[in-house]
Amino acid sequence: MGLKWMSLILGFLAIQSLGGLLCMARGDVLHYDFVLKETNFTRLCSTKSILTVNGSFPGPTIQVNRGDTVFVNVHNQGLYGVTIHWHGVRQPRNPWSDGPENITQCPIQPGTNFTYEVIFSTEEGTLWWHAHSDWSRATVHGAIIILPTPATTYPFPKPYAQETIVLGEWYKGDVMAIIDDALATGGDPNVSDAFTINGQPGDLYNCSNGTTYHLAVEYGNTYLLRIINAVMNEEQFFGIAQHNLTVVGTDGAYIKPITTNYIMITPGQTMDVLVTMNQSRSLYYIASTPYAESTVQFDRTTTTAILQYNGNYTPPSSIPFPTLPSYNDTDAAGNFTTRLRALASKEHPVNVPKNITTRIFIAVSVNELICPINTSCSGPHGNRLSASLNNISFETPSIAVLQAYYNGLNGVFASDFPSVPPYIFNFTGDVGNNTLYPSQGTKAKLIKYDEAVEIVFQGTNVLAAENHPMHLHGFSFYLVGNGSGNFNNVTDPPNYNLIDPPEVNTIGVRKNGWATIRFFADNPGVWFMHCHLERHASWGMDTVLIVRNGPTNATSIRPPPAYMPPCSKA
Ligand SMILES: *[C@@H]1O[C@H](CO)[C@@H](O)[C@H](O)[C@H]1NC(C)=O
Ligand SMILES: *[C@@H]1O[C@H](CO)[C@@H](O)[C@H](O)[C@H]1NC(C)=O
Ligand SMILES: *[C@@H]1O[C@H](CO)[C@@H](O)[C@H](O)[C@H]1NC(C)=O
Ligand SMILES: *[C@@H]1O[C@H](CO)[C@@H](O)[C@H](O)[C@H]1NC(C)=O
Ligand SMILES: *[C@@H]1O[C@H](CO)[C@@H](O)[C@H](O)[C@H]1NC(C)=O
Ligand SMILES: *[C@@H]1O[C@H](CO)[C@@H](O)[C@H](O)[C@H]1NC(C)=O
Ligand SMILES: *[C@@H]1O[C@H](CO)[C@@H](O)[C@H](O)[C@H]1NC(C)=O
Ligand SMILES: *[C@@H]1O[C@H](CO)[C@@H](O)[C@H](O)[C@H]1NC(C)=O
Ligand SMILES: *[C@@H]1O[C@H](CO)[C@@H](O)[C@H](O)[C@H]1NC(C)=O
Ligand SMILES: *[C@@H]1O[C@H](CO)[C@@H](O)[C@H](O)[C@H]1NC(C)=O
Ligand SMILES: *[C@@H]1O[C@H](CO)[C@@H](O)[C@H](O)[C@H]1NC(C)=O
Ligand SMILES: *[C@@H]1O[C@H](CO)[C@@H](O)[C@H](O)[C@H]1NC(C)=O
Ligand SMILES: [Cu+2]
Repeated sequence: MGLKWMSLILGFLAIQSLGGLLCMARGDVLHYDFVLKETNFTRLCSTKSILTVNGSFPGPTIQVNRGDTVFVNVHNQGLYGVTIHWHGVRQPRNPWSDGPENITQCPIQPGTNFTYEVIFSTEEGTLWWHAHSDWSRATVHGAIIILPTPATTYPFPKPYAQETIVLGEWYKGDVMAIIDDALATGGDPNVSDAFTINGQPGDLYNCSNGTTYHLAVEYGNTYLLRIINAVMNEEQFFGIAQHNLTVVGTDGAYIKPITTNYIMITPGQTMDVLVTMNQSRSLYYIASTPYAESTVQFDRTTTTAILQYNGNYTPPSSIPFPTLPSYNDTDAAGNFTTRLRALASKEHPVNVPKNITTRIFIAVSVNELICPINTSCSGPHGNRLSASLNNISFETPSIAVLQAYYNGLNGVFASDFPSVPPYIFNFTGDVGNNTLYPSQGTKAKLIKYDEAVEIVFQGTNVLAAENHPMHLHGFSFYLVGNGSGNFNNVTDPPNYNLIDPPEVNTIGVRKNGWATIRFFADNPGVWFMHCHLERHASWGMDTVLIVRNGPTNATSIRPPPAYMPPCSKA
């Protein structure tokens, strides 16, 4: 067991006492320093200051082997409080380092630092990290690459090289002001002005063609692209002209290879894709365009990068462009998701619960809240936009739920998040204004340790039906079924895939459709669950699952670290 040291910055690193930890950790221990600071970037013909980690956009990549532990010291030299989340990392028994603001910790205030202990266990493939406070994740995010352990290898031929492709979104305005204004007026937040590939909008935007991201490749080799959707508010279709994509992993777990000419990837998801460079030496467009079958406004632009073969050739007069489904092609989106199957090999087995002991059914809705008297609101019908799970619009507390739960503080959250919606109606039909108005509260669902949990997410047609990428912290889960329309508790369960369901941490619940997930509640802690469309999360499409301690220390939440950022009654 070695000690690897990695310093991404200028900063100075003190060798920390690792005490007994080294004996416990199965892998190596690595250290990173993240400096949060404002940095000027020029995009779309203008310069603005954005919050970055170590001055880069996207931020630095964390690379580990399966089972390693990483200490990341986050130094906040920015203007406001921020937290960081390690998206898809289970963090066994360690919710203290999970990150969502006021769920597991209060913000790291400017001028202070906090060290996250990021514990990798069964994850292998690609995950990512991002800020989890307000809308700061628009610019504060980066890749996490988890290689096989040194003793093992990929379940596919070793690729010639790997490349990270981070899909992002660029706003000309200040993202924090955009969401603050939207929440103040009750209206829709402004949409972005561009999508980006590795921070660059690409050739289809003004003032951008000189900096388009180029991926230089050698003819005849196979590359592993680690694709991350860090976009704030839109699912994406992604493809490369004249090249097949072979998807071999998603969300830090392997799948049976899928050969396709496009992928549909939701915010929060990652996909590991093999691409063989078997076409004539030339230039080819890589493109990503929104999937957003929706009546709400969204960014309809397309971002590009260029796949550039090495060698001597005359560049084509017109670079071939991939054929991608249109923004409203829900079939194309659903068809892709339906093809995902776990690898389910001896080395990468599935462990899907078959005997369910906790069942939860969650109606997922976009709603309205009545505009307060003597106020004018700019949402539909003069109301405020809102969103809910089981008709409860989540309210973020000012003391972290984890702190309140661990220390038995009353009045911060209630434990009565319901296991069924308050009304059963034709969720995906003509809903009229049924459940237009949700109730508001900070409600969590308590689950006993090691329960076999099933959650059915039912998208609804209330106000605005959309695909909802539901994400759960602290777990990956099996997607055992999904479909269009209303979930049918008689005819749908017999069709569940209990053999090789994909193991994921984020699942796009189809527009006016449903998805069923299963997992064992074997990770005690306080775990946020929310839509990964940022505006829906801001409107309250969130809840908290609290998994109680098991019978032993080894099945209980670890004691908190010596220092946690303090909560205040601000
Ligand atoms: C960013 O640019 C603005 C002017 O456009 C300038 O005033 C400011 O000092 C710059 N900030 C940094 C950190 O370079
Ligand atoms: C980080 O925070 C700790 C706890 O507040 C403090 O003792 C330490 O001096 C800080 N270190 C740096 C480099 O700011
Ligand atoms: C970018 O586009 C402009 C205007 O079409 C063109 O003059 C310029 O050559 C392009 N630059 C690159 C690097 O393609
Ligand atoms: C893409 O995959 C299809 C189906 O496997 C195959 O027929 C086709 O030849 C492949 N195309 C390229 C460019 O590799
Ligand atoms: C998608 O939108 C186009 C117009 O932009 C329309 O012609 C087409 O019918 C729509 N397709 C679906 C499936 O709604
Ligand atoms: C989706 O799959 C169905 C059934 O296989 C097929 O009929 C349909 O053409 C596919 N749609 C798209 C857009 O790929
Ligand atoms: C399912 O779980 C329950 C509760 O733990 C148990 O009583 C029952 O025997 C189990 N059934 C099967 C078929 O394993
Ligand atoms: C989190 O709590 C702090 C006080 O501890 C408060 O200032 C902040 O506004 C809260 N964040 C959110 C998103 O409510
Ligand atoms: C629900 O609404 C849809 C769309 O209007 C309709 O096709 C379906 O028959 C309705 N289902 C029930 C059970 O009423
Ligand atoms: C809800 O629907 C009922 C009956 O259609 C109507 O009377 C009422 O005004 C509606 N409320 C709102 C807020 O649209
Ligand atoms: C199945 O669904 C029907 C109709 O929504 C409902 O009445 C019934 O209670 C459900 N049964 C179970 C076991 O959930
Ligand atoms: C369990 O943890 C507590 C607090 O961390 C410690 O005091 C106790 O000795 C531990 N018990 C065992 C059996 O390890
Ligand atoms: Cu959503």
